[in-house]
Amino acid sequence: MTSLVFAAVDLGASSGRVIAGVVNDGTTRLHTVHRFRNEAVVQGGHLRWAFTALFEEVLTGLRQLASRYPDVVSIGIDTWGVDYGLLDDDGRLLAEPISYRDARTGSALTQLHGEVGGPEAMYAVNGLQPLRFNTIYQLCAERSSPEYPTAKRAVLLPDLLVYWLTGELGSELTIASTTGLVDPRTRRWSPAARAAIDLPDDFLPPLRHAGQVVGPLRPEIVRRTGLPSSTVVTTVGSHDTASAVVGLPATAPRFGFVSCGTWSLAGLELDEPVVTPEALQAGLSNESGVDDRVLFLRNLSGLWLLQESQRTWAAAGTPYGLDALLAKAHALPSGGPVVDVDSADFLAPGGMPARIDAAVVAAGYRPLESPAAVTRCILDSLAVAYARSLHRAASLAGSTLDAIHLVGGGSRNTLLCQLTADLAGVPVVAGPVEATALGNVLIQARTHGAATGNLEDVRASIAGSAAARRFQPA
Ligand code: LFR
Repeated sequence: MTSLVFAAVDLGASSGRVIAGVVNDGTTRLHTVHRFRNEAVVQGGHLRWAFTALFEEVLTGLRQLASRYPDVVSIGIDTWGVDYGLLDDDGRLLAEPISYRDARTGSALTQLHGEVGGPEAMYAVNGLQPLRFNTIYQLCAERSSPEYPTAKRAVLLPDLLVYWLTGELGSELTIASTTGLVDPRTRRWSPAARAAIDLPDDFLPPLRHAGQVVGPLRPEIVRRTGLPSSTVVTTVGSHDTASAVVGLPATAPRFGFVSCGTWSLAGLELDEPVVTPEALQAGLSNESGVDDRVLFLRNLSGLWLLQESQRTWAAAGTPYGLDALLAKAHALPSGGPVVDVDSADFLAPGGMPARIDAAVVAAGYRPLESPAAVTRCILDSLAVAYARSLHRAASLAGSTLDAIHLVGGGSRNTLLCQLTADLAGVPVVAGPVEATALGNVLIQARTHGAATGNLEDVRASIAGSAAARRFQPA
């Protein structure tokens, strides 16, 4: 059988990549053709993404891909959640998108909850863990921005890239479900949520689903990338978390997942949402997965805590490599201090070790003595949070856990995997690192006839070929 080539564009908050997915007779191989850094930068008083420059990196990657693979069937795009660009009447981007780490939404959450009758009322509408950066709170704050009066639409970031590539506007459900503006039961834009922030009717583009052919590339994109004019853009789980959950090598029926990159998303895949006061209390979201699955998950901080700590040490002139840090952290005894990785204190960039130390001291422990101790504290804290969130989610969904799939960059971290297995008392299956890109490619492959079946069938194909490592609880 001939190979089919799909391009996965996967943008994360700290790096982006363009990956070729070569699908041949049920096996999928990934080749990274272009990788680039991403970082939010202060511009005009706000922390923003250099999104126009990121699009140029995407085009560079697609050009490199086209030079290596003459026939690219399709392109799929996924990014982090919640952020958006504002377009004017002519479809022009009004300003570089503001990052979810920007401080502008500080009071929007409290204000909006006051208006709608409290967090319970909001949760009953959108089933989403009330994080201050959810799009609904960002749009609430946006109402006083200089761009808002001329803005005609808010377009979520993967949908914006699809728009720039094809000229077609829409909003794929998995990314839309991170906004707080979707009803998790109907899986449509929620009229109640829109009314809560007085959003004009057509401010959000119509919803579309993963696995739809959006259309061909604009002629200018064909010219600039050298891709064939037959290449189309296909919707995938355009929220990176949704694609990562597609790309798990899961075979057990009752599995939990942790998708660990800059963030950690820890949860379960369900058929129906759990929108109860207890789920709100536990900080659990009902996001949309591919094929109308529900991702019942908690959004926890992830490698961000470690990345930011490393950045601080390097800026102070004493850089520490990850491997050396992890080896030293591993040698430290267990039972050390843990902090609440979810705390809003850790959201903004800069000076992370000092903030972690302050939280440790505030919790009544002795100050952390070394970068290795900070690292160990981060990993212990993440593992505690994973174990607690996954068991809580399982109990609220009336389920149990047979295995935990840990995917993304964090799955390389053997200490984190072992600590998670130990604390959860459940085996951890680690990898693939590129679960998101794999999930992205597999949904394109299924759309174009190179894979068949439901998500279980798709995952079975990965389970056969992926080199996953297993960690048994101690
Ligand atoms: C993970 C993720 C999370 C989302 C966070 C911010 O990359 O997409 O799911 O809550 O980034 O958008």
